[in-house]
Amino acid sequence: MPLKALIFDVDGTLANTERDGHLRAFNLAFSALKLDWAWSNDLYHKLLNITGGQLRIKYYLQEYKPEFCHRDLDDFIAETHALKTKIYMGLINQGAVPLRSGVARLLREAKAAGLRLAIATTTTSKNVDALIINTLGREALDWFEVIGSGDCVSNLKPAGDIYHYVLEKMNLAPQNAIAFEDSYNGITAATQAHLKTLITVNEYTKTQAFDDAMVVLDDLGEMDKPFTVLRGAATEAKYVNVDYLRALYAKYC
Ligand code: XBP
Ligand code: MG
Repeated sequence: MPLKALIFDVDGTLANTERDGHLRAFNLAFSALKLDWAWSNDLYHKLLNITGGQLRIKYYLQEYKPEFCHRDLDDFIAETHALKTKIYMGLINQGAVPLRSGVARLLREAKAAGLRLAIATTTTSKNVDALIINTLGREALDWFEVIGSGDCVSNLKPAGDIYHYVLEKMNLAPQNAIAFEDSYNGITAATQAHLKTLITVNEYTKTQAFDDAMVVLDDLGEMDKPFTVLRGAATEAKYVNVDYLRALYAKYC
């Protein structure tokens, strides 16, 4: 079975959006709504175990603000999250979050090599569009055959639904693709959909378990800034390119 497609997670994988994007946006939204909820980075590290911004707010209230009540809590959370998303998009449009090392290079190389590209994320499609447009230009939206986002499925990661959705839309067998993820929730979702996964960790996920990963790297690397293999086969390669992916695929898929 040949390698035909690369499927990318967004938050923490394409870009480190959590600290300088989502966390800032959550806190700016809470402050705009005169709520005394201020999430520290340490607290957010814990809250990131809950995927999906609305579910994350709901979990926070249950665990840390049980006294908070509202006549229509779900509605209130949805409105708060909509404001957070608006603020997040503003931050992204101001260039608050660049792509991670090697991402733009690999996307362009993969596209030029005829590999099909897709996205499978928990965040909203509006957030994905803002990031791609701001970092790669509007035309880059067309590089991705499918943008599977939190809006597309009811069960978010670690459920495999978003990866099943993307594979189905692409009419693709999981054996023909590699998933790129950053977190335990993410690799669990990809593995549920029978995909092999390459992990690039970040500050929030570097201590998580990635037993099912083909390889765990600190990032995708660049010629002048090689990656570090944190777990998996040692390699002469210094950065993830199509040749490296084909070799990895041949070994594991
Ligand atoms: C990470 C998530 C998202 C973001 C916040 O998504 O769990 O919920 O933290 O975005 P990914 P929203 O699958 O890309 O790693 O507030 O839009 O949910
Ligand atoms: Mg992620």
